[in-house]
Amino acid sequence: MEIDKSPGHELKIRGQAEMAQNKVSDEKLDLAKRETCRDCDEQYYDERSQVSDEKLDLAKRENLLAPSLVNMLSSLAFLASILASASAHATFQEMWVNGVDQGNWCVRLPQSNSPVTSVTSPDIACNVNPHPASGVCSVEPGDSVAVEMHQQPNDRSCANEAIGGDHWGPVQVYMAKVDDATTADGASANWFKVSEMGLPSNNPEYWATEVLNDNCGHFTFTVPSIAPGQYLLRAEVIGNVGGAQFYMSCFQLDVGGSGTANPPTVKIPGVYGANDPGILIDIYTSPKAYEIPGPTPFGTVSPTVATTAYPTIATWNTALQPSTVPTTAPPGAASAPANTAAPTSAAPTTSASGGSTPSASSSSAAASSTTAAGTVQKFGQCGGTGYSGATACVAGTTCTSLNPYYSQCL
Ligand SMILES: [Cu+2]
Repeated sequence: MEIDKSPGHELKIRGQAEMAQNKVSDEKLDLAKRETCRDCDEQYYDERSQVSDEKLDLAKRENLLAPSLVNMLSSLAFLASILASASAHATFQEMWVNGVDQGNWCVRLPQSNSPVTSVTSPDIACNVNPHPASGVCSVEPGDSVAVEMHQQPNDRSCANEAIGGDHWGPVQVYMAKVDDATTADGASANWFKVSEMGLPSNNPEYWATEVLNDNCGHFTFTVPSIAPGQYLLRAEVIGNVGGAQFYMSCFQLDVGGSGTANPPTVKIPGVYGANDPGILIDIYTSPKAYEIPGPTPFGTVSPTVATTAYPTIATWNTALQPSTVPTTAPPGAASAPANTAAPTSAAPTTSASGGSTPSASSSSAAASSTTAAGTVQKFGQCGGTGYSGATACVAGTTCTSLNPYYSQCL
C-alpha cells in the first residue's frame, strides 16, 4: 500500500501507532481488526500492513513525540475510529441524471474500495487501474446529476451507510473536457470543480459525508453551462481518518446543449498538497470551520458553515432506491467502442466488469424494458429525441417527458 510521507501524515500515523502500542497489545489490535472487517479481507490486510508501517515509523521516531500529544490522541473514540475504518471503505458506483438511474454504465469502477492516500500519485485522478466503463452517459447543462457511493460493490441498500467508520470530510465533483471520454487519461486531463460540500454545520458538527449517509449515498449537483462535448466527471470523498483518505471514481460523459463556458482548470494530481488546510487536519478536534481543498467551484457558491443544526432530513427518496444495478444502457447513452480498453487500466480485462462490455446493438434502451410488442414497462423509455422504440406504456403508467431526450413510463 501507499503511505503518504508528508510531514503532516507522519504526525497522524505516529499518533495511531502510539495508540496501538499504548492502549492495546498487538494481539488485541489484530483481533479487533479481524472482528470489524470480516467481509473485507483485502482491506484488512491493507490496514494491517499500514499498522506495521506505522510501528516501523514509530520505532524510528518515538523520541520525537511529545507525551502531551500521545495523551491528546489517546481517547477510546480515536481508537474505535481507527478500528472501524477498516470495514467502512467505499466507492462511487452509480449515477443518476434527472432522476433516471444510469447504473454503473459510465463509471470506471475502482477495483477496490480502499482509498488513495498520496496526493501526488496519478491514482488520485481516477483511482487505481479502474475497470473500463461500459459507455458514456448523456447530460445537458442544467441537468440534475447525482453520484452514488456505497461501501461494497453492487450493494445499493440504503440500510448500509454509504461510507461509515467516521470517515468525515468533504464531497466534491470535478469535470474535465476531453477529446474522447472512453480513452481520456484523468491524470493528464484539465479539471475544474463543479460542486463541493465540506462542513455544512458546526453545531452540531455535521460533515458532507454524513449528508451522503443520510441520503443513501447520493450527492446531487447541477451540470453548469459548459461547452458541449465529451467530459470526465470525477466524484470524490476525502475521509479524514487519522490522515486523509481519498475515494474517487471517474464517470464518462457526453455533454449536450449549447453552453459556452470553458472554466479555468487544475491538474489532478497537482491540485492538492499534503499540508493543505483541508487535508492536514485533526478532525477529532471538532473544527468550527473547514477549508475545502482545491479550487472554487465553477458556477456555484459553496454554502457557508451553518451554526444551527443541519436539516438531516434526507432529500433522497429512499423508497425509489433500486436494489440492483441496471444492466442495460441508460437513455441516450453510448457504448464504449469494442476492443477499447480503459485508458489507465493496466489491469487484466477479464474481470466481471471489463468482460461485460455490451455490443452496440444491446445498447438500445427500449430492448429490455419492452415486454410485448409496443408495450413499455414502468420506468422504461417511451419517447425522446432519437428514440424509435415502443411508445405505449403498460397499464397503470403514463408516458412522461422528463426532458427533450427522454420520456419514461411513470
Ligand atoms: Cu479508511
